[in-house]
Amino acid sequence: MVATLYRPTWAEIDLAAIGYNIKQIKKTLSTGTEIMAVVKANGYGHGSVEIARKALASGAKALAVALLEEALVLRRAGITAPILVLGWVDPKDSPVAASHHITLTFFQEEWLEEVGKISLTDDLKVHMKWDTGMGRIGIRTEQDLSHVLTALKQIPHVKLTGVFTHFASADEENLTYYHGQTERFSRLLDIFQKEWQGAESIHIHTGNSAAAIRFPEQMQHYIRFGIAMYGQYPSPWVKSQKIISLKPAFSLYSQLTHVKRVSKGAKIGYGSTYTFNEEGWVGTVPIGYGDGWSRELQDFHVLVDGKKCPIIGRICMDQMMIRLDQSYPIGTKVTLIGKDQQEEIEVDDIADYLGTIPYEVTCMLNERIPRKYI
Ligand code: PMH
Repeated sequence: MVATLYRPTWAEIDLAAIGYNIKQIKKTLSTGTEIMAVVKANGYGHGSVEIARKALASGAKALAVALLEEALVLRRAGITAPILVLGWVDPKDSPVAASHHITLTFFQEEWLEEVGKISLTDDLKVHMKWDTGMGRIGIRTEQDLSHVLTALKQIPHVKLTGVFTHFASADEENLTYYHGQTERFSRLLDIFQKEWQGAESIHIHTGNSAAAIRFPEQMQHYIRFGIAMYGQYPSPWVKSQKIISLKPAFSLYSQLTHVKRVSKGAKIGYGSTYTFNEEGWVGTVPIGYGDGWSRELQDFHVLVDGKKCPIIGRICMDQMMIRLDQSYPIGTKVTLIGKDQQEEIEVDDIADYLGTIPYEVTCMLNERIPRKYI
């Protein structure tokens, strides 16, 4: 993260909102269901260390990331809570995970065999992933599960502490596929409970934000709480159901660095794609596609003085131009995500405009934009 702030463009991360969103879900969960805060991809762009600390202080009991690198960032920051790496990690790197008490995900017999050949000074904790319909990673059949369990019994320094699956469409109105996945999970769980001694002490987790919001009573030992912790809804459908109230944690601001009056016929930006039909005011804002502020946001808008101002011309690498209704002083605040007086631009508005999901919006705004924590 950028420590010193010279540029007048920054994201503001509201840590109180993270705490609020955790409390909102926590009160719907059964006792015995804990929260694993998903802080992969630098905490969905919010900053993994700061979010992890706040989540743990707000009652989360564990953390999940996608990569071993991401887990090590948390350990180096002094975070001692359990961390699960959700993605595939090369077996040769298992000693790094074991020595840092980082739990790995596994789902392949050959992976176990490779780890079995390595002498580890510390036991390696693992969670077993079952693919019940996501089609990404995981054990798919009862037969494969039995084989893997047999292999696992041969490797004493690999300690199974959890089993989990991931839903592909828990955020959709139609839940047929979701129910199919929960049924497949139950079938695999039956086999597991028959074949694995000590199955009752293994942590089971299935739900992401959408499943946890909609079926809190079905969640087992953990939920893997991602997007809703950041105050975004998993889908427009889940949002429309008003099951839970969430506070967005991410805002994005900049300042006008140049303001000018232009005459009728003036052209703006690369390719001169925008022409003034009458006299008007142009503001320059120091953010561009080099920051992850996509060129596709041309013709979208930002807020200045509580008013919507269209983005005009092509977005450059580090700057863009907006149309102003009047002159404003250099340094006037520009709101790209967040509230300004009566107006608001939500992460969802940008996601809709770009034809994507809120997850991608906060992830795409890169480390060139400093994060300020409030
Ligand atoms: N568990 C796993 C395995 C995940 O991949 C994710 C999100 C979560 C939990 C959290 O989901 P939520 O943010 O909906 O609560 N993973 C991704 C992904 O790979 N692409 O988009 C979201």
